[in-house]
Amino acid sequence: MKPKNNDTIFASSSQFKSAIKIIRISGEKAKKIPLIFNFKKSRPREFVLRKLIYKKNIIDYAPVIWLPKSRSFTGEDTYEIYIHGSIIIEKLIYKVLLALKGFRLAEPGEFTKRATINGNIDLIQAESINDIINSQTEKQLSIAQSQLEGSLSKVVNDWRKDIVYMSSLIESLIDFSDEDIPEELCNLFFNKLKEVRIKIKNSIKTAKLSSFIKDGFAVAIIGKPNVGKSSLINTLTKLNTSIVSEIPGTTRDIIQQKIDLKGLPIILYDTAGIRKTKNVVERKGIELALDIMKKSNLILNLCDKGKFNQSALEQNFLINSNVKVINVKTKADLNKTKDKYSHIEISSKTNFGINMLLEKIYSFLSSLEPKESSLITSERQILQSKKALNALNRIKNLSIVEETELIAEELRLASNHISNITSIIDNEEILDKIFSSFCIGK
Ligand SMILES: Nc1nc2c(ncn2[C@@H]2O[C@H](COP(=O)(O)OP(=O)(O)OP(=O)(O)O)[C@@H](O)[C@H]2O)c(=O)[nH]1
Ligand SMILES: [Mg+2]
Repeated sequence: MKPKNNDTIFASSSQFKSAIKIIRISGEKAKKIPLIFNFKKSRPREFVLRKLIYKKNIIDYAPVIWLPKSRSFTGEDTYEIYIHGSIIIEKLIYKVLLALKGFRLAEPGEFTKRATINGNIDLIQAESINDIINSQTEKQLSIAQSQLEGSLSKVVNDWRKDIVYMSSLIESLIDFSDEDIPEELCNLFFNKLKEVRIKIKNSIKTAKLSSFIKDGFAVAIIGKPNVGKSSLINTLTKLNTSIVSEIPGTTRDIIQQKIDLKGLPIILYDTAGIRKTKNVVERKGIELALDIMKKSNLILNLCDKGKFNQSALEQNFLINSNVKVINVKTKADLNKTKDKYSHIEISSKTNFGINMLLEKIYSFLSSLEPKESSLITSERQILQSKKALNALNRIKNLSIVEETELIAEELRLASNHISNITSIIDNEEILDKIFSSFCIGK
């Protein structure tokens, strides 16, 4: 049976044994909690210790707090019970509530969904709550927190205001006959159009970088067989992630491992050594290596002895000039020869140069980090922004004199897509998709 939206929902802050668990109950019937568990009502937002009793049995001594709908997160009457974090206490409370009509367990993200539907937060803020919980680095956290505070909502609302202003300019044209349309009004309109298009375009561009902050910057370790690629990934991750052997051509699959470098999430890729080979499996591995390189933000190009093969690298990988390459001379404990192409010398055996290499990696990747934190981050936000931008781009080719109606329609479309970024969409399916990735109890 489909869960009803007017049910009173409840969930606990964690599914495990813990010091404290918070059971949140939200909905029309939440105000009955004191009656159900036989304790004295408290004043709104007052944190008070109560004895929870059901059919003369004590369930727990626990602080409770009453949050009437005008002052709760969900915008509904809410009780929070701070029980001792025992699974059995939680079970007892659930058993009592589940036996009552109109109460049910909350679905993932359902409290936040209700807060959004009731207008306490917008969709961007709802998504940012999930991002805060899933943050693994300080930068991810700071972007999510700034979204929760409303920084991105403000940026998006400003786009919408600009479009409303453009619509009003277009409407004012109706009062003029075709010949009399003042030039300055047209200029005003097209200047504003350009300004908004640039703003949205830039936001979409930085959104790509924000995805690296969310998912990790890609760093590929490449080089000929046996130069020490797998040894380096093991040293950098401090794990035995990849098999090391003196046999050339050991690594075939891409081995990936995430590290946190001073708050920057990085995905390291160990790859198959690149050489001409008749071995089909090895050749597949080399193809994978070339693929990963093209998608990387940074390539560590390893060489143990001999010269760096600059031209091969350029042919294969520098097609994309956004990819930075650091030439790394390996096995510095064995080879003392200097190479004018090498940017750094390291030894995975003695750890010589490893910290310096990490510094170089950090200094490059942190320079890619977007400085502002009011960034578009989710796929949904990017999609709506792109659709709005497309509508605005189409206006460029329209005639302000003869195609006023069409322009007005494109402006309406753009404005709708922008509204969709922040405000509630009357589409249960989309809402469910957004909130289903949340934890239960959030
Ligand atoms: N002395 C010394 N030996 C190293 C160092 N790094 C790697 N080796 C040795 O070099 C050999 C090859 O190392 P790997 O890390 O497997 O090299 P690879 O580049 O991953 O090789 P493939 O997977 O075959 O392409 C092994 O015998 C390692 O012990 C180093 O810094 N110093
Ligand atoms: Mg290897």
